[in-house]
Amino acid sequence: MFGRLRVAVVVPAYNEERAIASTVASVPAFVDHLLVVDDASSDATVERCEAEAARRRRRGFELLRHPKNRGVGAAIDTGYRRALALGVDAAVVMAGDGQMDPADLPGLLAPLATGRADYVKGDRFRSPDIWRVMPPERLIGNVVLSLLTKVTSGYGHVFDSQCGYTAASRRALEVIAQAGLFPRYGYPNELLARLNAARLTVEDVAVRAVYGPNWRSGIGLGTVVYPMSFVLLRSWLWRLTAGRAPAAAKLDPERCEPIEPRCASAS
Ligand SMILES: Nc1nc2c(ncn2[C@@H]2O[C@H](COP(=O)(O)OP(=O)(O)O)[C@@H](O)[C@H]2O)c(=O)[nH]1
Ligand SMILES: [Mg+2]
Repeated sequence: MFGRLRVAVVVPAYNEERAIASTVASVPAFVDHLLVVDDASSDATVERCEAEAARRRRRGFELLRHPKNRGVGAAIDTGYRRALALGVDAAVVMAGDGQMDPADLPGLLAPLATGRADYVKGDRFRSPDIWRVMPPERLIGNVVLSLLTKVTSGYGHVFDSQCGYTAASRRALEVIAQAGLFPRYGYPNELLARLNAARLTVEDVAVRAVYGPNWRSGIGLGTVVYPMSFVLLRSWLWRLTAGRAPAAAKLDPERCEPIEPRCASAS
């Protein structure tokens, strides 16, 4: 529990055998549910994850598995649906590659705990050493995508759109569960546009950028040109044409079936 919030941490993981055990180990004890979503990894991600959770007797641990690779957005979606089914008040996303500092978790949850925000995301650009820590090509890409996402999402005060370190309230989770978001890179950009249409409050908080020596990413110029540009355009047009919903949508139970651990094949 974080104050009065029952918290889940969702960990999307695809071929993260090098970092998944340390990621699992780093999740603070106050987290009630640790939901690792394996996105059909072909390496030892699953075995290492299970071994570490068993070794630590990690409370609330569940491993959800996609039989086929579906993308980081779909993996987060699977975790969110399970979190909703478990009745949590908040769900945090922490990537399985160790790029998120657990020390930042309380800062992400605090605006949810006070009811000040419905969705909180990390902003690595608030840290003064970002220009030294983040590789230059990532810096340029993140700045460009963040500026574009200000326009497409309508949240002018939000930056660092590609930062995956986020905390969603139950209200936000209910909106996201019904949105049918793009399943791969581009997911967080589309998500912001949908939250805005549902009139939810989004807040940025400072988080540390972590780029270890073995850092790598599935994002490259190819993914930015397509599908990112397509998703940005789609989410922008959607927001403009769908208009602003009167209030946050109610949860449609049909679309939020509980997912059984180890056989998650949410379609
Ligand atoms: N590359 C990639 N990552 C995935 C996929 N599914 C889940 N993930 C996880 O999503 C997280 C973020 O991916 P990453 O490529 O590091 O993105 P970046 O940190 O934004 O550059 C990692 O923990 C991955 O293991 C997938 O299909 N492809
Ligand atoms: Mg990463």
